Amino acid sequence: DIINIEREKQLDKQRQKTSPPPMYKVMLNNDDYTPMDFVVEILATFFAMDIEKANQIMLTIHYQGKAVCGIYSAEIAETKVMQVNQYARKHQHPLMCSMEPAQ
Ligand code: TYC
Repeated sequence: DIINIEREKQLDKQRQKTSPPPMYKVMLNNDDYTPMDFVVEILATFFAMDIEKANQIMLTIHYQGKAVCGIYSAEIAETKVMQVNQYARKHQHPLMCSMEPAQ
């Protein structure tokens, strides 16, 4: 009945408020041309890593082919991908940043 339908709507709203948004992994891929120092700069600037962490992740990408640089909501992840790819292109490096669902 109408009372129960209204109660269900309220519960739906509550679930929307309390359930976490879908999350996305932001990845960097290895390539043969982008300088190591440039990748470290990217990781420090766009993913808030200290230089030691940035070096470690850069080497993981270099030896394993890719690595997760951060996990974010859709909007933040899309912005990171855009900013990193724009910055790499501006400096004429082929570095590729992409995103994929975390779950
Ligand atoms: N493989 C590159 C080199 O030897 C370094 C590199 C690391 C490039 C990570 C991209 O995402 C990357 N200069």
